[in-house]
Amino acid sequence: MEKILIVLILALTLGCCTAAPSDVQNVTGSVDEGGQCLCTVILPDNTFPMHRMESLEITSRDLSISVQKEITKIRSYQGNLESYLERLSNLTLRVGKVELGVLSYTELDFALLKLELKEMESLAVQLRASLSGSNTIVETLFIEIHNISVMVNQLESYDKNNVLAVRREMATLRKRLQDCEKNQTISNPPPVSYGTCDHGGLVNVSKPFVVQLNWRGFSYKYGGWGRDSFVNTSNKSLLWVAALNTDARMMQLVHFHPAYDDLLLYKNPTDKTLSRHISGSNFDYSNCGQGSGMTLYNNSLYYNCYNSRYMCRMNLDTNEVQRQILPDAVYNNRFSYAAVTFQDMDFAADEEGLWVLYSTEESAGNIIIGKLNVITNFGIERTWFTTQYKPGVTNAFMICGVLYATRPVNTRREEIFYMYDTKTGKEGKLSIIMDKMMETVQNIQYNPNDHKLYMYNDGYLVTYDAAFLQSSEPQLPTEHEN
Ligand SMILES: *[C@@H]1O[C@H](CO)[C@@H](O)[C@H](O)[C@H]1NC(C)=O
Ligand SMILES: *[C@@H]1O[C@H](CO)[C@@H](O)[C@H](O)[C@H]1NC(C)=O
Ligand SMILES: *[C@@H]1O[C@H](CO)[C@@H](O)[C@H](O)[C@H]1NC(C)=O
Ligand SMILES: *[C@@H]1O[C@H](CO)[C@@H](O)[C@H](O)[C@H]1NC(C)=O
Ligand SMILES: *[C@@H]1O[C@H](CO)[C@@H](O)[C@H](O)[C@H]1NC(C)=O
Ligand SMILES: *[C@@H]1O[C@H](CO)[C@@H](O)[C@H](O)[C@H]1NC(C)=O
Ligand SMILES: *[C@@H]1O[C@H](CO)[C@@H](O)[C@H](O)[C@H]1NC(C)=O
Ligand SMILES: CC(=O)N[C@H]1CO[C@H](CO)[C@@H](O)[C@@H]1O
Repeated sequence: MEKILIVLILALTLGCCTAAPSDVQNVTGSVDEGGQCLCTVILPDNTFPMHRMESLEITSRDLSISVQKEITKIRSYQGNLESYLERLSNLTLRVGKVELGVLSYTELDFALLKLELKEMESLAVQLRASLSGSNTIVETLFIEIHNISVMVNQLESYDKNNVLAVRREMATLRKRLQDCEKNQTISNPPPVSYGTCDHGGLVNVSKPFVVQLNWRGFSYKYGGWGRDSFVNTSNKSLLWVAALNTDARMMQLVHFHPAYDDLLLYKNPTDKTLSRHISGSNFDYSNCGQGSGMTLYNNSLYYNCYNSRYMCRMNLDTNEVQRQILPDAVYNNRFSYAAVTFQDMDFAADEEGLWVLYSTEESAGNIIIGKLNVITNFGIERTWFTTQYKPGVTNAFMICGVLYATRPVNTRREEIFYMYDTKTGKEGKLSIIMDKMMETVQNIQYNPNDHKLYMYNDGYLVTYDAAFLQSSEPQLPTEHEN
């Protein structure tokens, strides 16, 4: 053991103290008192950059920690990402269903949706920032979230007017209305059957319902209006308005609307002109009407031909005008109604057919009820003579073969005061008050198809609902005193 050590020392001593080998870079040696050779070897420090290694080692350790950190982060993000992707596809599915109409808007809670999306959007922004935007999955997710946000906003914008809330409100209202209707049908009498006469006659009329001013305006105070009064008419919705010229005599224009809503909005009108242009300033007025006594029956307009004793019938489909004389009838404002000029002939339709109310010199101006045979030539089939002076009433109409006549009470009220039953030949007095909007009543039409009275009131179109006696027993008129 000792020998080996000595040899080693010797060898070393020899090397450094005698001759320095050329390949040895620089050796400084010295021999101490014990004869021992001491060498100091200085190695150049650029062979291995230890400090760099150390710093690298530190960096590497840091790096490893940070990588570990990143990996953990990414793992957690990945977890989040998966759950959010799932939620996202869930949302996409729901939104898609709404778009397809499978789900209703009510099943899609917009507030909740928007909250979820907001949360996801902010998470996606965080993700993107931390991954320097280089991750394609995150990029796609971000775009998808943005897309779905846009979609939800679009969907919600459809509900700007609170359609959902309004619909819910409407459903509630409809329910209440149905309940109400159910209650009504229980407490109210059974509905009347229009067009028939199984009632005991007129007992009352409702308050007036002002529909509108006639289409020609306020100064056209004369005329008439209504619907087709034929029970089996092919066109129950058609409305006619005939405003006479301002001379309060000539009917030159008739106005039609296909339905009530159109009339209200002055929409879809059609006009028929009854005068014919001949040449230059020459017109033929013979097919025009006279007075406010016209009516529409079975698609034909019946009226007093202008300036004559004739009755006119114009077929609305063909515009053909037929003429028929009304024997002995007075005309040209001889016996018109009170306060209304030129209504010598008043046409009235009811459940039983078409009638004309007129007078003759022989009747001394009293009302004659004439039944017209519309199937043949619309000549007079039969007549009934009343004791009621025609200029003593303001207007008249027929219901189930009974004539009813009105007179003014004052400027705001009219009274149905007289009746004549053509079945019994009996006449009588009654008193049904009709409130009126304007002073003068130019025309009253009864329509059996809706049990309404159509009044032309100084240019205004007004309706009343007629109320009938429940019993099927005919109304017994009280004896008429004159
Ligand atoms: C997806 O939607 C269904 C039905 O609405 C629901 O049961 C499920 O929990 C949803 N999943 C997620 C992850 O939101
Ligand atoms: C986002 O919407 C655009 C246009 O609507 C579409 O082209 C794109 O594919 C959508 N992207 C995703 C990820 O759904
Ligand atoms: C219907 O009638 C019943 C009994 O009279 C009443 O309790 C209920 O409130 C009524 N409903 C409506 C909607 O009028
Ligand atoms: C007739 O109807 C009017 C209006 O609805 C009403 O005020 C009046 O009380 C009724 N008259 C009778 C006797 O029923
Ligand atoms: C209306 O039609 C019914 C059934 O077709 C018929 O019985 C009735 O007589 C008709 N009424 C009139 C006034 O033509
Ligand atoms: C009623 O008459 C109007 C106007 O001529 C027409 O537009 C509509 O189609 C008719 N309706 C029926 C059911 O004949
Ligand atoms: C109603 O008019 C139709 C068609 O023009 C006609 O065939 C029918 O005989 C008329 N009926 C009456 C009661 O006027
Ligand atoms: C060969 C060689 O490099 N020799 C050097 C050893 O060190 C001494 C002192 O630092 C120098 O003077 C020599 O030149």
